[in-house]
Amino acid sequence: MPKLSSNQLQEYNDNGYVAPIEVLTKDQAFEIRKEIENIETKWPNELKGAGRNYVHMISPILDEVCHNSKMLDAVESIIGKNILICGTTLFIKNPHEKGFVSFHQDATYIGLEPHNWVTAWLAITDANKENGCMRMWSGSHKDNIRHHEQKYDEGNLLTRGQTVENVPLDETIPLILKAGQMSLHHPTIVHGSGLNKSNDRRIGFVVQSYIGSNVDQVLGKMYVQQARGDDTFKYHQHTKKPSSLMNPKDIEIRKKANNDLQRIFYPGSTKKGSF
Ligand SMILES: O=C(O)CCC(=O)C(=O)O
Repeated sequence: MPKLSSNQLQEYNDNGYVAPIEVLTKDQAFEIRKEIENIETKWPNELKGAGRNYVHMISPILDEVCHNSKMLDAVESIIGKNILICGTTLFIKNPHEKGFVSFHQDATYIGLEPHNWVTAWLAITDANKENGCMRMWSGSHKDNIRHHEQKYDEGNLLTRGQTVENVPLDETIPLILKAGQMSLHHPTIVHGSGLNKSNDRRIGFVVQSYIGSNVDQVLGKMYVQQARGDDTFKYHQHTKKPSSLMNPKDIEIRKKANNDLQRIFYPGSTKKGSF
């Protein structure tokens, strides 16, 4: 199986990310875009706010992406063969809107311990400097969790606007991806992204994250699917694949999963962000 090469693995270990990894053809990526836009058209509120999470639970097409063998082969090289899908998020930036992502570390506020997990960012459209691709602070994953200011600022696509201050922007590396390519990043790498200044949408479908079955959720409850191997730890609630697009039973489970996710994101918090 075409797992990550030793050079790619070295890149991940040294820098905290690896890219690009070929996953889908441009046409396949476009089919995924059509599925997302079909949901947006037919069910206009479904993907808004917290609805950007767990979309794979209501769309067999998006679910299938999470089980893509090219993605899983690469992920297996990093976290081993017992792989769970513990969540997905759509990061969409529409043109001329204020969407951006402040510099942050994913491991903050997510409750997944130990850090045997990896985030897969799949480009559904091209992602480049003009439309606000992710930027990585290379090597920053080697430090511990840094202080995050909670800013709740307008346009920030993160839950609390959590921000690592004083990141040297000109030292960060843009992750330029073609539609269908993916990047993998480490739980503690500092990363973020700027505005979309292009005339088209920038869409990332993010498996957030693939976790080893030894990873527990210490802040709440998560809903997982087995992607590969076994789950002898049984820390999480396992769910089935969605049976059809927007099937009422799947919608119900997704609602539960999203409510539980809110408890993880905002434990005892008096203030809530849009997601
Ligand atoms: O899509 C973006 O610009 C940022 C996404 C992100 O922070 C993540 O996938 O961890």
